Amino acid sequence: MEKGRILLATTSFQPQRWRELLSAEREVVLEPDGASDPSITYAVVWKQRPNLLASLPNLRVIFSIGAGVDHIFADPGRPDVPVVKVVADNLTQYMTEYVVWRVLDHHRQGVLFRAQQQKKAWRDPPQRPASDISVGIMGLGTLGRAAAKVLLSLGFAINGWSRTERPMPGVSTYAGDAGLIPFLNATDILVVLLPLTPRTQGIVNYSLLKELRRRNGLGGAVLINAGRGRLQKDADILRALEDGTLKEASLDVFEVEPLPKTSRLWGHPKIFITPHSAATSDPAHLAPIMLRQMDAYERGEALENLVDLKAGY
Ligand code: NDP
Ligand code: OXD
Repeated sequence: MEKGRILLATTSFQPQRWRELLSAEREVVLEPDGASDPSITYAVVWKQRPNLLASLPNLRVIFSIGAGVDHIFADPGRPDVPVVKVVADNLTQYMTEYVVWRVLDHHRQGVLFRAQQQKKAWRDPPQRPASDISVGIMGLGTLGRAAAKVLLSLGFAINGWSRTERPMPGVSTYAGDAGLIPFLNATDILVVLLPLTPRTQGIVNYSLLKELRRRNGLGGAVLINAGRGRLQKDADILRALEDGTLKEASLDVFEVEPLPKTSRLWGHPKIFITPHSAATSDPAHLAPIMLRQMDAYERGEALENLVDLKAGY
């Protein structure tokens, strides 16, 4: 098979670095130049313009620039070709760092200490062991399992929830609709690492948060969302923080991104905000992986990290 050309398409960041790295081995066309070019075999995309991919008559494979592929499924003209997502050690490591950082900050009362420091207050609150706290990870996939492993080594009790049964040593696992409420009822700190699909959209809402456990030394339930913003209802999180359903939250993702300056989430003393930066795709690490995959595909080998087109992730 001939060495296929690449269309690089993104609406949300400057693609120059990606272009530089990918064009070391293949011809790369930047959209809009490549639109409807019959010589394009691969599309490397992040939030591409809707219907752009439908115009490529010989497209064989779509590569997502991130682990999430909801941006591809949101395209009404998505062609029926394989989609490859990012699975990479450094992305997984970044996400593990983010999750462990946020869990430890809530566990070690970062909100309280930052408020005390503002007031120059010298007060030593009681401490409790990590083993008293259970962290529930919604989405026990590549990222969820890696974070679970490190949290387990720190002594936290870990629950995991997935669509299908996903046993993991040391983790209490739950699956599907039937497993959701028991999972939440056993969880103090909820970490959301789900993909955004029609089944998960809006799942992190007030009634779900109500089901979390609150009988721990933390003094309340905590939400950490680094999956996708449209998994959650921003207004429900505010309501839950205001009536004590939630004690605190760390949010990396939001229903609308960038988070509008008018959002009440920005100024909330119990919310820790990062701008969708829990685990950033590094072109220097990921472009060679994509190029390797293209070479393998052209040798007739199977593609790795394929998205299940039916499940949408
Ligand atoms: P995976 O596909 O490896 O794992 C997804 C997990 O979610 C699986 O355990 C899957 O279940 C579970 N899941 C999917 N749908 C459902 C459902 N309806 N009910 C219950 N469980 C469900 O994905 P990754 O771990 O690689 O990534 C997860 C998400 O993290 C990405 O989709 C992306 O949105 C987000 N992300 C965010 C980043 C950031 O910077 N904020 C960076 C990178 C990723 P099963 O195991 O049964 O298939
Ligand atoms: C991803 C992301 O999906 O950065 O990789 O959000």
